Amino acid sequence: MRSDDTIFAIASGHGRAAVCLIRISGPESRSILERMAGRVPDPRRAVVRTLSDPSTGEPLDQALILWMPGPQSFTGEDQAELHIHGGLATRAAVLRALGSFENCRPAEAGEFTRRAFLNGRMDLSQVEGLADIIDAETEAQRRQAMLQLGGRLGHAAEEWRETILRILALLEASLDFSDEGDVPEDLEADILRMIDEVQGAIGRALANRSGERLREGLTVVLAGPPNAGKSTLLNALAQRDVAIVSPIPGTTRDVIEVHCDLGGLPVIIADTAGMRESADLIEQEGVSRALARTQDADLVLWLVPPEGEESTPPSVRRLLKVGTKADLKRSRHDCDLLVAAATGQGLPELIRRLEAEAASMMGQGDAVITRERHRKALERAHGSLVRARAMLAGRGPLELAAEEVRLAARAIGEITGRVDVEDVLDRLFSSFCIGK
Ligand SMILES: Nc1nc2c(ncn2[C@@H]2O[C@H](COP(=O)(O)OP(=O)(O)OP(=O)(O)O)[C@@H](O)[C@H]2O)c(=O)[nH]1
Ligand SMILES: [Mg+2]
Repeated sequence: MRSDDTIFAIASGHGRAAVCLIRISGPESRSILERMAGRVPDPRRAVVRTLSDPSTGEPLDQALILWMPGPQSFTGEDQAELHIHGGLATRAAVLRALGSFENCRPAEAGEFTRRAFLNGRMDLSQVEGLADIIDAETEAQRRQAMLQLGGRLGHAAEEWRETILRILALLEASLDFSDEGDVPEDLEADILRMIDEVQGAIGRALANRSGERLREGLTVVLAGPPNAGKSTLLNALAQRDVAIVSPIPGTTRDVIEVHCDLGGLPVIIADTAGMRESADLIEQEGVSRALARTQDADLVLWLVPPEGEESTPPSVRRLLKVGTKADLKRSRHDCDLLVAAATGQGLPELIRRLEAEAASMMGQGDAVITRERHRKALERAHGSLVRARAMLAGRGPLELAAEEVRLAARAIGEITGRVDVEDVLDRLFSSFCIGK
């Protein structure tokens, strides 16, 4: 696939609709507009035109069209938009007409955004923010994605990278200008202070996991002995009939997940097999899956029915003990909460508790890291800085310390997709005035 092709795609989803938006990007955008819609309108002014087939001249549709010349466009290239009627035959006819132009083809998935990145219109962290906006299911996720699209992570990463490159420039200057391979004393204090500063900032970003939790959703696992009422509670929380409920112990075997929006925060609630020793192979598998899920969970609700013997919960990160079937006469006293999923009793209180748990785990809204990819890159950068600092303080080889600092800059650069260390070094060096 050539990157100088002109590409087009429906941007507004599939199926019959009132209006369908077709995006066009690339060097042929202008001539496509001219040949299908006549004169090209003023930039960024919407006008209504009749679109015609370029080969036969047959009118295809009445459309609202826009002309957005590069580089002030989303992709940075010449772009056009056709807002056509959303009937299936209309869109098929317009797409067929677009495909008939030379060097013009349907876009691949993500190709518009890829071009925006390659043309420097957005960095990689913003590309991810854009993807998150499209995927956002809750209000808090939308807000976080907007911050990332606005460059919160990207700006932080660029700032850290600039500091690290400054450190690198100082180290390299020391290498060039000192005979003993030592850092001049006045510089050493500066360098160590700068390393401490940036290492501290990255360390604080790494310590906050709320961004990843918010993007992926908090996992709450319903676990407990068979017949405790786990599936009944799942159905009540989901407000639909998701899991089979029966008086036979051992009904649920698979892990059943539902996505909920609790006060704007995304929560994944998982129902699991009742935990007990069983001779049944399928049930054994269900129980081991249930155990595994409790180990990964952010929060386990351990459900205990009024009847039956005392059950011991597995050891997990965080657990709330919930007494079930509170509508029955003999209810429990040793639980954090009591519910009767069958009647709805205690559910508002449980939901409030879950909202509070979710808010305390991911509600701060000040996280810059939202994905594993960012975490991995920052961990590598942090590790390199720690090693560089130890070498400098212990009078280790300066070249090796410089190499670690260079690696740290590269790792941070991966977050925004800017890894051109040498370019920035050249720029920095030219503003230096050590020696001549
Ligand atoms: N009275 C009363 N009965 C309930 C309540 N919740 C569940 N039950 C009953 O308890 C039995 C077991 O409920 P389930 O939700 O299937 O229990 P479970 O924990 O999912 O059971 P397994 O999947 O077998 O582990 C069913 O007969 C339910 O109708 C409740 O709040 N009150
Ligand atoms: Mg069940």
